[in-house]
Amino acid sequence: APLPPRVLCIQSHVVSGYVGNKCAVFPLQLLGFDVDPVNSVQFSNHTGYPSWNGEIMDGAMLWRLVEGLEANQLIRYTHLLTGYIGSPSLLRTVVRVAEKLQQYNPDLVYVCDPVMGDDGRLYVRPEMPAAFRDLIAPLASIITPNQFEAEQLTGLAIGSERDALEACSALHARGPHTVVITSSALPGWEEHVTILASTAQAQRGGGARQLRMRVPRVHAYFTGTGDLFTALLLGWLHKHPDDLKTALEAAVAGLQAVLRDTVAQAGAAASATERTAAVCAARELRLVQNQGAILQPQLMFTAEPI
Ligand code: ATP
Ligand code: PLP
Ligand code: PXL
Repeated sequence: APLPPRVLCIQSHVVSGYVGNKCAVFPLQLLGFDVDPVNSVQFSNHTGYPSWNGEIMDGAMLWRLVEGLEANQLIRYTHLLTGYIGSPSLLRTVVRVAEKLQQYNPDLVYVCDPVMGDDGRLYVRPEMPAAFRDLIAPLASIITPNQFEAEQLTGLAIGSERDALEACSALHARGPHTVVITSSALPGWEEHVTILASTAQAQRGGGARQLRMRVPRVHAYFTGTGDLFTALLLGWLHKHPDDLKTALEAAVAGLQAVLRDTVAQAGAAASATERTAAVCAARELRLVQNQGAILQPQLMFTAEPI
């Protein structure tokens, strides 16, 4: 019998609000996963607020938790999910964790969101892109960079859909069988968010292995949407392992339902340019309130074959 889905989820924790594990644990539980969260940071709130307090986990602290799990034979996972990794030391330990989980389960699915930056700006140390490329990508099954992160990982400039697909090929060559560029702004489509997906695996019914999805761009800045995207994609791909189109459509529909409700409830704060604490708080993703849409998404957008 297939193993029941159990995911080790190494991401940020915030006491208040929704990023990192706060965006991944609940949706994956809703989708039927046992979720074991490791909090790679514990902050009061996300770092887009005017201030935050809290502590950062280092590689040694992560390894101690993994040794504790192993000592009690609690280390049989079907999935590993990682998001923001702040330091080269934590990244090197994540590599050891992924290798260990693979020893216990050769079929481990490692879903990596290589959070490094956005809109041309890197918010991790400059050595991190090469570390993700050389140490993490070879272990990952599914990788979900945004446009900027895909450029950082491959060294390719992405100015067109063709460039994006080339970057996907370059990433496949490093390991991941499935690559999703989770958000990009392509010429002529600036008013949309373009999502491009590529898989090296045969698709159900001979379906296309390269897909494009477009959603209207909301003119507001939200935090945690990338984390929620990757968690939902992991969840839906587990249910539809040979049907990237169906998984992607379900993940995006759930995410867009959360986003639209969040925008509606935020009122004027949704499009405010000044990021006060009140504005940030008003834009926190309404995950709990939209659990029905996460679990039973009404498909709003289709993924087209390329
Ligand atoms: P990461 O850095 O975690 O790899 P990312 O930068 O791609 O992720 P986002 O830019 O938040 O993360 O995008 C993830 C998804 O969230 C998009 O595919 C889209 O569905 C949705 N999304 C995010 N921002 C917007 C927006 N302004 N308008 C519409 N959809 C959005
Ligand atoms: N710091 C941490 C710990 C993060 O996880 C992120 C985003 O993922 C950032 C900073 C980037 O924050 P911002 O989106 O406000 O630039
Ligand atoms: O991926 C978003 C994110 C994750 N973790 C922490 C953050 C943010 C965004 O600001 O502050 C701690």
